[in-house]
Amino acid sequence: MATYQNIFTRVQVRGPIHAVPLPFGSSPRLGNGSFNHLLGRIGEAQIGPIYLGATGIASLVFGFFAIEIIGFNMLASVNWSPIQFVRQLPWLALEPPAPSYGLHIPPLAEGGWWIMAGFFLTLSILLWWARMYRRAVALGLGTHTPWAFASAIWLYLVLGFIRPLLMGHWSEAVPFGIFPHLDWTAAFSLRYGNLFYNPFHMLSITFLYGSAVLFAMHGATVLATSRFGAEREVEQIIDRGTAFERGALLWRWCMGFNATAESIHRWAWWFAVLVPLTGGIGILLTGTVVDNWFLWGVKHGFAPHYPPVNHSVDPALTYGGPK
Ligand code: 07D
Ligand code: 07D
Repeated sequence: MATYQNIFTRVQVRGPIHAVPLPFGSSPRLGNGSFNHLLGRIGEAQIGPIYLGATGIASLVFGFFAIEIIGFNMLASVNWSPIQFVRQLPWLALEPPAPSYGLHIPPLAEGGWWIMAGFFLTLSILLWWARMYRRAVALGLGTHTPWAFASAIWLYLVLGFIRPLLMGHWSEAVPFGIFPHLDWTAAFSLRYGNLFYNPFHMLSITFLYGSAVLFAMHGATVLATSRFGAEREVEQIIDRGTAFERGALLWRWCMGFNATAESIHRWAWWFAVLVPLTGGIGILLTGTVVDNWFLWGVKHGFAPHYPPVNHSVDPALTYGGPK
């Protein structure tokens, strides 16, 4: 009998609905659980019961406030036309206050709504973090998952809160909107002299690409050895001649070195966590410590210094240009 399901197996295993008891003091779970065939094709067929609890409900409520504020501001920006709202949605924005407001609270229509939406979104994300932490502890787990999430939250807070505070302007923060936040990202790079020359952007990219490579290597190794039962990790680790040992040998033969069943997950955790961790440091330094990453690169000898051509002057080097 097949005892497992994954994205490419054709069988779905359905035992009785599985609902483990919760520790004392927990809230009740929602629903009794059911089975869903389509979900069973990509993972576990059982859906629910879900644990919401106080932090979960509060997070959803504040998240809903944030989405409503963003959505209604976008709807107002197209004269309350639902059709234009749908057509133009990817281009619509709720922008932060203008630079002239500094860190003051502007009227609602001039950035006040942005501050309010940001406040509720941040509250919602932090409460979701607390929910994750509490669920991990309730299950007797390590807290690796919430700490990994905290790393993403760090970058989010740097982008929208900590760096704008240090710069003294809410206007430095990211707008809400699908393409507008991409425009902001491109403009940020240009304004601060090409983010490619920011070593922490380099590190962040390295860990991002590294995460993809590690994910591919690990996923491929486990799938390639699953015909020998690789997903039964416990016996695999202690027994000789198992799928796990073959997987390890594949890498030792191919590159002379192999991770262990545990260490590969530590590699994956660190690579993923270091993407936003190093990225957040890079953003925090931008405009606060370094104004122009290209010129910084020239100064430190790894970006080219172009000689003046036809007496033209690099505007970045002129009076008032970012140094
Ligand atoms: C696959 C897990 C599921 C999550 C999804 C995202 C929302 C936003 C809100 C309309 C991998 C759900 C989306 C809740 C809807 C409104 C107001 C995670 C997976 C499916 N970005 N970014 C996207 C966010 C920043 C950048 C997509 C959020 C920085 C670039 C999506 C944040 C910078 C590109 C999105 C954030 C930046 C994107 C797909 C917060 C530098 C793309 C995301 C809270 C880091 C890509 C049109 C995805 C795209 C994209 C969401 C921050 C750059 C809309 C929530 C300011 C260059 N970003 N982003 O799959 O297609 O993530 O954009 O900080 O090319 Mg972004
Ligand atoms: C956004 C963390 C916050 C997200 C949270 C989740 C919800 C709900 C809903 C599930 C992503 C919130 C969740 C609200 C979800 C549902 C339903 C993580 C986020 C808390 N760059 N760049 C990076 C590359 C250029 C720029 C990082 C590559 C140009 C800026 C990454 C290239 C310019 C910033 C990266 C490239 C530029 C970055 C992001 C190539 C534009 C950042 C890592 C090949 C012209 C950010 C230090 C990440 C950063 C960042 C990659 C090019 C600008 C490694 C590959 C030169 C302004 N860039 N970039 O994890 O940290 O994001 O920089 O050209 O701020 Mg870049």
